[in-house]
Amino acid sequence: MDSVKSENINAKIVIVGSGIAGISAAVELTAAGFTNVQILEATGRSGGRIKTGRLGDNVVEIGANWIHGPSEENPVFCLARRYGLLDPEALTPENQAMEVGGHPPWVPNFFTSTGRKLDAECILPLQMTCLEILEESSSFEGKEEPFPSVGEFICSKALEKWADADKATRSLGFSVVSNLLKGECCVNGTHSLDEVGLGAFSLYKTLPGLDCTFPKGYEGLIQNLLSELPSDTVKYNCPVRCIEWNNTETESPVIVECEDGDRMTADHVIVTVSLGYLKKHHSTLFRPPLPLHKLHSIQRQGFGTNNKIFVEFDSAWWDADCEVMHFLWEDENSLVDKTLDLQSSWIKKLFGFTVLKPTERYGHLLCGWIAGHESEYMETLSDQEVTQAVTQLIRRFTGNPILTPKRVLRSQWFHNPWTCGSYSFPGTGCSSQDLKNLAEPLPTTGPQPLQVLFAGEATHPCFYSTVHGALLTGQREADRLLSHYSSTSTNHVLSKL
Ligand code: 6YU
Repeated sequence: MDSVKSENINAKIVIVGSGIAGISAAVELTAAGFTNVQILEATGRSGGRIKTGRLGDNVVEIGANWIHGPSEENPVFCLARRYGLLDPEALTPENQAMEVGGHPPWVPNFFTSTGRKLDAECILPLQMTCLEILEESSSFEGKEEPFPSVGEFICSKALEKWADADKATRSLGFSVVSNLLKGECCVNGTHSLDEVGLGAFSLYKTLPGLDCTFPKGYEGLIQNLLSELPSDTVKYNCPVRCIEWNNTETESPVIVECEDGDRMTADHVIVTVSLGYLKKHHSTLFRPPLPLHKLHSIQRQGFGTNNKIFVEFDSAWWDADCEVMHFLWEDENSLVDKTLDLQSSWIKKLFGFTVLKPTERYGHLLCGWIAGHESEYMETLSDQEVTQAVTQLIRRFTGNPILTPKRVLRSQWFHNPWTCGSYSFPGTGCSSQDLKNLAEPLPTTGPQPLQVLFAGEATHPCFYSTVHGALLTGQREADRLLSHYSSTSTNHVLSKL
């Protein structure tokens, strides 16, 4: 590992946010020799959108769930392996070599709104058709786009596909597409795929490896990384109110002002707040304001909500091998019905449940997934109202009027004031240039360059919306400062741990 020149080790670097991006930047900078690195975190904890909770005796993930693509190229996988945080199966070469393209081959159960459990064999061909259309949606980068959004493309293809089918087949086909759209809203963290740009959809890249989880919780990764830092690196309960850059009156060009009125000077500030937070607070967070091209990219890039509802039962009412259950609304044609009354229909947006495995570890625990405005509305309801709605839904779809959950727990990412939603997606009209603009430091040239740098999941060109993407952006900005201060190139310390 090359280190920073001794005359520069005192450069004052402030990092805003103690999520994985902020922490990975601090680890790199500290290991390279910088002695004046401070993370300012608004809340009382590190991890941000990596947040592990408990439901009864179970460890549950309120935020990030999986390592997407756990294989050698994935720095989160390599660190988790190094720290001994994974189950043995996740470490096998077979697991790492699996190419699933972001869609793990889960064993499904299908339930309908009239209380029927459908034969999976009948639905799988319809589902395959939907997945083929979805795959086709990822082929328009740099090409002429027949529609502005992924949603419009999928709906037009589905209508074309089942145009000549009999009424029953078409109706079932549309129910399956509608369910796929809801599931993809969760995957992409968007209200509707009509908000996801068709051309930019293929910017997201997957890595090989069958997605795996942290048996004792994702936060183990955060705790291990924090142990690489001096103990006073993170200052908690310290929300940053304003970053004044281009200062000529102080020796250091940046002043960071906190909510409590505290003001500190810095040579460089790495901003890792979520895109949702930036969209909402950019006008007060930066003085002078952000350049227009950066602001427009922040506006074009999408940021939405995906929430989980954990539901625990005393015993399983699903097949023993079931890994995901889809709830199909038979009467629904969301290819046409776009606006729902939130109060009465929010629960219809829940696409279904994943089953937490292995059963010996989790018992009979399901995780429901719901995205978009319905998910944001769900956050405003009481625990009791959410439990009641989920119980009614499950009773209706199983046809079992007495099924009662033991415990229910949901996430509330939209109303978290420091996150303002779940993760980013490429909005309509968005291009790779917008992602470059998001990552561009301020200023890039001049006598005092690199005063404000930008990291965080939304600034990664192809791994946005993921933990590994966020981690890599923290390293990227640390490297930017290292190359600014050193004459030689750098190697990542995290890859050597
Ligand atoms: C992944 C997964 N996963 C589920 C859910 C969520 C997310 N992700 P942070 O926000 O963490 O840190 C910023 C800090 O800044 C924070 O601590 C704030 O408190 C602080 N802050 C804010 N304002 C401040 C201020 N003013 N002053 C001081 N401090 C301030 N990723 O790899 N696997 O399974 C999931 C999932 C419900 C909410 C996820 C997942 C996303 C990650 O959690 C997220 O990217 C990183 O943790 C962000 O870290 P960070 O450091 O950037 O910000 C085709 C195609 C499809 C495209 N998408 C497919 C990918 C699917 C993504 N899947 C996600 C799925 C789940 C379930």
